[in-house]
Amino acid sequence: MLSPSAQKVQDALNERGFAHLQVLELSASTRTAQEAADAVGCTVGQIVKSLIFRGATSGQPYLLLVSGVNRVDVHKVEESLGEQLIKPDAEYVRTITGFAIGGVPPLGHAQHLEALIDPDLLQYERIYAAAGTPFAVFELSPNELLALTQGRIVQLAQGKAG
Ligand code: 5CA
Repeated sequence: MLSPSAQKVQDALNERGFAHLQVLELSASTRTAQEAADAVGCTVGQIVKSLIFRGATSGQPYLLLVSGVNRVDVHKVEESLGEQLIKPDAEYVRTITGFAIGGVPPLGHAQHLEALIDPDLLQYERIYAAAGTPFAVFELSPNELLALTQGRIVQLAQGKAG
């Protein structure tokens, strides 16, 4: 039995035809990328951080899917998007996604979110994303992340060219 928020993510996977991807609820915390990596036994780079930003001009929310080892270069992303970004508070994240920080998944949100994907995630065979709670993750491939989010690959991280 999954908790209601984790089940919501599993339902979203099932509805999208990805029922083979299974939400795992763990006894250890997966609240941060480091904790999630420790809990599943992978590298921090294989953890997908799901970060919400808000366009300062458009008001549009963006979902940034970032390798757990990387820090977002906000200026670089602003240049790609052509507008400035605001880092919203926890309440906005919950309203937009339907999930609390620490469990925000890459799909199954309260509304459709334009997704930007860190190219560094593509180097791994398997990656792990949050699944609705700070104790839940699911394992997938980078291609499945692309398919599930319809995201576009954009340089998001500090210290990278482009
Ligand atoms: N479950 C883990 C690994 S998948 C996880 O959700 N990590 S995360 O990085 O995607 O989510 C935590 C992120 O939420 C932080 O990196 C930070 O960008 C954001 N965050 C944390 N606290 C706040 C806050 N008070 N207000 C707004 N955003 C926050």
